[in-house]
Amino acid sequence: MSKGRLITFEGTEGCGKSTQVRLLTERLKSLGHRVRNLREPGGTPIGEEIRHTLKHSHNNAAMTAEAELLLMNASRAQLVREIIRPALAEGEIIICDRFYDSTTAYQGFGRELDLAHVKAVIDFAVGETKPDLTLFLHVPAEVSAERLRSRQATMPFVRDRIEESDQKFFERVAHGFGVIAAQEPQRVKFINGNQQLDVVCARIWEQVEQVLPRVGRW
Ligand code: T5A
Repeated sequence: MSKGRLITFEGTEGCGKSTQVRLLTERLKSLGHRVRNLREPGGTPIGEEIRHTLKHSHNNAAMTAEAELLLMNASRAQLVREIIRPALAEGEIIICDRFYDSTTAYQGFGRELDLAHVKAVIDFAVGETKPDLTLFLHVPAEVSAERLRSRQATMPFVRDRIEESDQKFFERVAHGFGVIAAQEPQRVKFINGNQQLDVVCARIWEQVEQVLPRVGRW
């Protein structure tokens, strides 16, 4: 039995990850692959409670950057052991909406925590479990902000602590993703997310095809 694949999507807010995760999942399933979608923070019952604490809880206003780093990775440590490793061992393709590059970009570059500490925490959370492919969807800051505004207009009562951060924070996050993509070009593929949906989808597929296991050889 061959190993599955872990494919992660990364990028700034509203870059189109969730949309592309859905489209890629449908395509892979139609080809006969066993596919599982996950998101971070979250993806397990424990992780979803942590997600609520991080994003929506009324009690999270005073959260420190250090606590944020550890909670993101508590959720991740659970997800890796409860779901990702067993599913990979069964040969599934896992598509994860954000993974540890988000921690480097948001808590490392965005919150300006020491990058060596951030890396040490990530390494403890994931161990040997690393993505086979990471798709970094890039959109300009104004596109990201506009997509967020439109979404928030449809959900005016849902508070999101991270989205309340200032513009400088998001500029540092975007810079962080650029640095990560430049450091690991073999794993992290840059995709221009500011194009028609079907064009973005096609660019993603060109990358995904290269890491897929053959159907029927599980
Ligand atoms: N976080 C996460 C950390 O700080 N550290 C970590 O370690 C981790 C794992 C997660 C938050 O947690 C932070 C980052 C985040 O702040 P979330 O709710 O999961 O929060 O939010 P995001 O991951 O940012 O996802 P979003 O829902 O905000 O954006 P997506 O998924 O990138 O975008 P999507 O697909 O929902 O699209 C947004 C809008 O754009 C449209 C869509 O229809 C939608 O309306 N759209 C397009 N429009 C035009 N052209 C295209 N090509 C389009 N693609 C999508």
